[in-house]
Amino acid sequence: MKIALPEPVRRLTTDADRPLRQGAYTSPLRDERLAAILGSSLGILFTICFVTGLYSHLQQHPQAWLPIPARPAGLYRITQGIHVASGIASVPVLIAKLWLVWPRFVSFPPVKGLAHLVERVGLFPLVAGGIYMTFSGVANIAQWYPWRFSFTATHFWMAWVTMGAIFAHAGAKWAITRRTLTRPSRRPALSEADPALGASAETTPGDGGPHAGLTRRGFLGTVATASAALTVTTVGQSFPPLRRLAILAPRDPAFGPQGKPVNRGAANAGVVDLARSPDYRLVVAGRVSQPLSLDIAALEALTAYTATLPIACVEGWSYSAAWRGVRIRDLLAMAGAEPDRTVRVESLEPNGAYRTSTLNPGQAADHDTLLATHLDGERLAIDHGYPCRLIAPNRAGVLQTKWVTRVEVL
Ligand SMILES: Nc1nc2c(c(=O)[nH]1)N[C@H]1C(S)=C(S)[C@@H](COP(=O)(O)O)O[C@H]1N2
Ligand SMILES: [Mo]
Repeated sequence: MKIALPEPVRRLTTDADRPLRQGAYTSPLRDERLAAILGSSLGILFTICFVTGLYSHLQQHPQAWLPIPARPAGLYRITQGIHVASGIASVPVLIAKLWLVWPRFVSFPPVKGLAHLVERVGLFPLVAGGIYMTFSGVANIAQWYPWRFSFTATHFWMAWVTMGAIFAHAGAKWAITRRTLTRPSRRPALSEADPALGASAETTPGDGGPHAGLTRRGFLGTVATASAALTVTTVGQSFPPLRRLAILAPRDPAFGPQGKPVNRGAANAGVVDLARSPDYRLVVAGRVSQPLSLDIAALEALTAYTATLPIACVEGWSYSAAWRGVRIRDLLAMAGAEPDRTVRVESLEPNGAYRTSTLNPGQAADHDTLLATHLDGERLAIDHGYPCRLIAPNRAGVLQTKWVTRVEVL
C-alpha cells in the first residue's frame, strides 16, 4: 500500500535541509546509536523495576504455592529500595528517548503502509505505558493521588501491558540495536569539532554532521547525569549513608516520633481512644485450644525478645530499629495452636486498607516475628502502634500491622 502525496506536501516532508522535520533524521549512525543506547538503558531499568515490583505484589497478594520466606530479613527493604530507585532513574532516560523520537510520531503521512501501521499502533502501549508507569509511581511515592482508581491494581496491570510492549519492541529492534552497539562509534577528532555544537546538547537531534559523535556524548552525558543526580538525591530515604543528600526524597528516614517516620498516624486511623483505653485487650483466638485475652500489664509480663528489623514502606523509604516484644510463636504455643498455621493479625483500626495482615506458617514460626511493645528501648509511640504492633522479617511495610488487638489462628 503506497499513498501518493500531493507535490507540495511531499517536498515539505522530505526536504532534508529543514531542521526538526523528518529530514533532520537523516544521519542513521547518530539516530540509531542514541536510540539504541537510550532504549536498552530503559529496557534494563524497566525490567529491574518490573521484577522487583512483581515481588512487592506477591508480598501483598500472597500465593499459597509461592510462600514469601522470612529470610533474608532485609530482602524486601533492598528490593523495594531498588524498585523505587530504578523507577526514578528511568524518568530522565524516558524523557530523552521520547524527545529523540518525537518527530517520528508527528511525521507525515501518518501511515505509510500496513507494516508501518502495525508498528505505530504498537507504539501506543509502549509510550503510554512508559509514561503512565513512571508518572503514577512518582506520584505515589509523593503521596499524590490525582486519580480515583486503585493505584496498586492499575500500576500492576499496566506493568504487564508496558513490559509486553517493551518485549515486542526489543524483539523488533534487536538486530539493529546489536549491530549499532557493537560497531565502533564514529567520533570526530577534537580539532575537527565545532565548539559551538560541542557545548550544546540541545543541538544534537537536528545535527547530522561530522560532530555527531561528540554531541551525542554530551547528550548522553546530560541524561546520565540527570539520572544519577535524581538517584543520589532520593536513595538516602532507604540507604542511610546517603541520608544527608536525600534532598528530593519524599521522606527523611530519621524524622518523626522516636526519630522514625510514620505512615498513617493514630489520629488519622481513628484509634487514639481505643489504644489508650483501659479496656484494651490482646486476644489470641481462632483454631486454638485455649483462647487468650491479655491486658497491657499481662502482655508486657510475657518473656520479651529484641530483634533488629526494618520497616520498609512500598513507597521506597525504610528504617531499621531494635524492636522488643513477645514472639508470635510463643503466643500461639500458649494458646495451644497447632504448628504450621496461617495467622491473621487485626488492628484496632475500625477501617482502612491495612487494618489486617496475614503471616504464613514460616513467618509465624520465625523467632524474630514479634508483637512489639518497645522501639529502640522506649515504649512504642502511639503513632508507631502502641500498645503493640506486628514486626516481622522480610515484610512490606503495609503488612507490619499497628495497634494490634487480635491474633486469629486460621
Ligand atoms: N493498622 C495499620 N497498620 C499499619 C498501617 C496502617 O495504615 N494501619 N500502615 C502501614 C504502612 S504503609 C507502613 S509503611 C508502616 C509504617 O510504620 P510506622 O508508621 O511505624 O513507621 O505501618 C504499617 N502498618
Ligand atoms: Mo507503607
